[in-house]
Amino acid sequence: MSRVCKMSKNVREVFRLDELKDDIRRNMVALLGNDPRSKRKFSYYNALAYSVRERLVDLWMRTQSDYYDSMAKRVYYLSMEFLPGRFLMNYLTNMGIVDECREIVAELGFSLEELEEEEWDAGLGNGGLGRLASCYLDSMVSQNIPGYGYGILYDYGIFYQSIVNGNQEERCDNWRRHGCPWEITRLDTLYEVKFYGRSETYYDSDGNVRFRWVDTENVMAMPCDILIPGYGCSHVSNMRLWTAQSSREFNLSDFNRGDYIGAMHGKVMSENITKVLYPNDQFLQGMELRLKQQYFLVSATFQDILRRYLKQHTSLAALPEAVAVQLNDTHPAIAIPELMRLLMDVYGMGWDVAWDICTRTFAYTNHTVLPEALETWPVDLLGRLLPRHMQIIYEINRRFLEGVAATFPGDTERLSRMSVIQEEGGQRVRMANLAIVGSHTVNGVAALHSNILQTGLFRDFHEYYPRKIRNVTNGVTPRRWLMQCNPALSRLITQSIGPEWCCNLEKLRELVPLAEDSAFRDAWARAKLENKRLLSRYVLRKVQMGINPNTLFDMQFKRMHEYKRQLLNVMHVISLFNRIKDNPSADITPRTVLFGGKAAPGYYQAKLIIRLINEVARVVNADADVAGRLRVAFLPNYCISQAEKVVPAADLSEQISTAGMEASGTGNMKFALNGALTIGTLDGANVEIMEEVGAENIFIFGLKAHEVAEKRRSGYNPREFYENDAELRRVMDMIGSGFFSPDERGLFSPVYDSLMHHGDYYMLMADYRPYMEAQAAVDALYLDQDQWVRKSILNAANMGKFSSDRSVMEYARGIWHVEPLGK
Ligand code: CBF
Repeated sequence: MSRVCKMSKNVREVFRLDELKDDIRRNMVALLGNDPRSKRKFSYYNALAYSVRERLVDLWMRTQSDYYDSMAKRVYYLSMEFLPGRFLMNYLTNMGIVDECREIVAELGFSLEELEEEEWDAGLGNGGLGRLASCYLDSMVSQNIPGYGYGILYDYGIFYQSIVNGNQEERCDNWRRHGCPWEITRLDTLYEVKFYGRSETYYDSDGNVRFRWVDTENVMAMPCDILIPGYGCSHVSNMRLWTAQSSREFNLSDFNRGDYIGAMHGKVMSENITKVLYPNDQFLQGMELRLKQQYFLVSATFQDILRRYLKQHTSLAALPEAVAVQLNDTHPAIAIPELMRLLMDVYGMGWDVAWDICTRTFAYTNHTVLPEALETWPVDLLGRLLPRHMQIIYEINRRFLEGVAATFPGDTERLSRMSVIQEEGGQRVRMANLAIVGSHTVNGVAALHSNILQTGLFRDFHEYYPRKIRNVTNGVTPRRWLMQCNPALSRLITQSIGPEWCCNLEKLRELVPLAEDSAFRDAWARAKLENKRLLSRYVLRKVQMGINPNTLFDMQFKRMHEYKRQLLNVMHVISLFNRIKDNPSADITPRTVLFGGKAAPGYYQAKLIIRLINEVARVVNADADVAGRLRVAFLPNYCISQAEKVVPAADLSEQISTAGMEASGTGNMKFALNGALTIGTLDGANVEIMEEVGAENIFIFGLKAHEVAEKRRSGYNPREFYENDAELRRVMDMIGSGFFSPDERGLFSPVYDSLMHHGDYYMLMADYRPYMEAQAAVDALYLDQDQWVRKSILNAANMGKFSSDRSVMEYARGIWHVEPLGK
């Protein structure tokens, strides 16, 4: 599948490893102004980072020349979020110099791991969507697909989560406070981004009516590049992140009037655009600043795309042959009217030609079916901020609806459902409808999810454009999510089947026969235990709690959301607690249940569930009867670098969302790839994971998506389960009565009420008993370690499909129509 795996000798020569130590010392002095004799880890981390980065710049320039020389079609991945985490180990891994670097750093008196810990995560995203974007950049460049990520360089990334008295508290993530050695700021490049003003008509020299956008307030966009080395470094690309700078003209008039403070206020306000990432995962807050951020990204990016394109082309007519733009969800969908505006108002094209170019350039990925996540913007707001775009959107809609009306004459309800403008409850622009109409391809991110798009959420569109909506199942990069995060297992795999797996994950299938080999199983189990020991030390440092690596590590790490059902997991923990209390000598499989995840700051119920987890943990961990058999912890501030420690150590991966609600999931892939067994519902990519690993190697339970839908239609009564299941009743009563919050008895009433009195929208009550049964099967299997390890191997061995290399190739061939550049 993949074309790049072995590090070429030429590339290694560029790295000049024999000079690396001197370069680190040189950078300590020249760039950081530090004395190399000082043993400050942070300085050494920075000096190392600069020394590593400078080795890639030449390769990056060569890659850019390759792109130009071959006139290759380029992919632009537009995303409001990227979640790269830390860069150092990723660079070293993809450069293939981890071991050499470890030795060099040791000669300087450090371990590589301790320097790695000095790096602050780049948390420029909320969760799955942003991390997927980062995995895709890795896979694009590792497979020589010419492309770039375009996003925003937020000063404050996803908030830092602390747990204080069991509650989530948010602190700002000032991740660039000490500088970021990976950023290459392009001080000499500035693009003007316009806002507000009005759209004016005029006649051009041929007497045609034209539009121009005037009286605008302008902000400048400055790019900052972060290099993205492909595995083996045959190509090095970059993501280009924009920062807002005040416009010089904007300030001048105020300065000239002597209004210094007014001018500075304008400067500060305009620079605010890129200050902070919105911390909501799948919930539209509808703030003007967010729409500004979206347009800021889009406007700056398109100026850059067209600048690059026009270096080699004289006419924009061939844009779709040279440029593919992927919209990562609807967040950058304002790009569609923006390109129309540029083509018509700036480059003088007529509507039809411009529209044809536009719809052949864009593709849109949908990542959610949750109604609260589907973006709509009030027409008033959009029209005020981007008046010309609003006009264009109206015109797109008018023409589109004309077509729909011709195909479905008299079907006015369909017209109102499909309209880009929602009329009820005040006019709003439906960004998903705009993105579908303006793109040549729309994709969901797992087979089930895409099917739900075709038959549910976007059914009208699927009937109108039967070939537009398709599936590309997500994937994760095996470089970061196995090779880098799990050296113990990677080593074993490479010793057993050779190194090609990291560029061709299907190769892992060669592990299948080894699952029957007891020596291999022992080695596999040792690698897992080593990872569990490392994690135990981390947990001790992080939450001052000892956990036993010989217990079953049961993990649920993901954003906190009611549909992801961390609460169901807690209900299982409480049930286990009760069973042990009822029968302290019962033969119970010892478990350590670990949770992690951030809740959106305004998401009350999710934050209350965090509190509940912590209170249940307090009770369980303090109970002498339970000691040694059940332990619970919530690890604060889940982020990429924490995931890299958690994922390799998991025995059991909890993927228990209400069926039909998780678009895909990618955590499910990372855990299984690292040999965890999944307990999960038939939701998102779990369905395909089951198909790959085999139903006998995964614990599937609960309602299926169509059953959830059917129950919602026909009426669902959660109390029925409460009344018929004594164990469930006891759990619910404990939560509701304040057993876990003796000082504040009513604390968890909202949790109780959501299930008992407010309809249990996420159907936890219905899935409780099947979940308990699946967990019992987990317990039984874990006691048979030989069988457990066998299944663990078979899980990893069958995860080849879930490499982001495969996903990206599907996009490249089926959507972007680009081929990898030959080397
Ligand atoms: O497709 C990537 C991921 O995106 C989400 O995180 C999202 O933000 N919409 C979904 O919730 C995940 O299911 C999905 O894997």
